[in-house]
Amino acid sequence: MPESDSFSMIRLTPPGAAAIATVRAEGTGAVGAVAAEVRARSGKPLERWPTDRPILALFGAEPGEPVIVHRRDDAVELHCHGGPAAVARIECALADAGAARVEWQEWARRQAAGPVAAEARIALAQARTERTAAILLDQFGGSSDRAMAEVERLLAAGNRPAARERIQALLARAEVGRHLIDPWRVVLAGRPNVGKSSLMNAILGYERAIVHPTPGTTRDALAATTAVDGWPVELTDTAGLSAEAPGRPADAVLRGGTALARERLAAADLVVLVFDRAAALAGEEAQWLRAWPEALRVDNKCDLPPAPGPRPATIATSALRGEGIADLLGHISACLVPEPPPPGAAVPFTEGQRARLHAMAERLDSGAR
Ligand SMILES: Nc1nc2c(ncn2[C@@H]2O[C@H](COP(=O)(O)OP(=O)(O)O)[C@@H](O)[C@H]2O)c(=O)[nH]1
Ligand SMILES: [Mg+2]
Repeated sequence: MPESDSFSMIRLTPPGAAAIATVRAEGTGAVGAVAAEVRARSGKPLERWPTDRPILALFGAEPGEPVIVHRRDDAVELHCHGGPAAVARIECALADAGAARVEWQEWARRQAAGPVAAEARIALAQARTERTAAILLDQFGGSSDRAMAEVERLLAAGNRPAARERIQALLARAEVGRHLIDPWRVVLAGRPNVGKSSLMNAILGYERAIVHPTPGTTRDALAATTAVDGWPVELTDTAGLSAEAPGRPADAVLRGGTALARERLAAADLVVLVFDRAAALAGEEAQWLRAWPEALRVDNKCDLPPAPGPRPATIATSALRGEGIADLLGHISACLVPEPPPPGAAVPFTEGQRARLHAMAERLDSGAR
């Protein structure tokens, strides 16, 4: 066993199914410890390998674990098979050689240029869509830091109105920042049988919810995560809002379903009220329109002849034929993010950043220095 120097090992890939896992060893002694375990086909010791290119090698005793080794000055990255056995073998050998395990978040914090870059890097690993990842990458690259530096420069120059304006512009993007990792919650609600589950499936592109002519088929709240226009969205299909489904007496399960629906509605970022265009507007539907004035209103079953009378909805869909779905998605996106941040824009994405901006705004408004 080599002399124990204090070096670190970091698992850079998350646990779980993946083709490749990456273990990094860094610090004094890291290269020596890895050198004692790896052998390349050329037979050259690791210390003499070029630092600018990855090399295929075997790690550990025969038959050896196939690894791709990328050596830097005092760090080595080992890319091995993604299964747990390969990773465990490498980590055990490095631990025996004196490596101390460092969690990747901690490592990312140490590497980053500053606290915002560190948070952005950690958040990036959890981004679900390319669009949100691009925004986080901008913050990692310094967009937020530059915007804050500009606010501070304006304050130092005594230009309080301009500083206040910049803070306001940043706070206007706080809602987007809040949802870069946590999806927006969009809830489909309406009477039983109007086609909520069918719409949910049409949006998702697969049969998440059971669709059936029997009213009251969905008796639970079903959620699925998807992306709408690149924004992460948790879509919830609810049981109808009324426990008394036509043709079916209310029972305890359905009552539970409607109670759950109301709970989800209270926590929703956006409510989508679904109507059956072939049916006259029911009294309770008029009531819901008043209860959720901000809700998106969808007339489903537009393939059927419309019921007489004025319709409340602004979007017509046929979940059955897939018509109007793109239009509905466009409306959902526009409601969630009315003004998408332009590329390179500063977006406050941590609770700390938002609190700091609010505190600055309050102090400026109160006239404090
Ligand atoms: N004609 C027509 N029927 C639909 C449409 N969407 C749903 N349905 C039918 O309406 C019934 C109830 O649909 P479902 O999605 O279960 O409604 P939910 O109770 O609101 O979830 C089923 O028989 C569906 O096939 C549509 O756009 N056009
Ligand atoms: Mg349903």
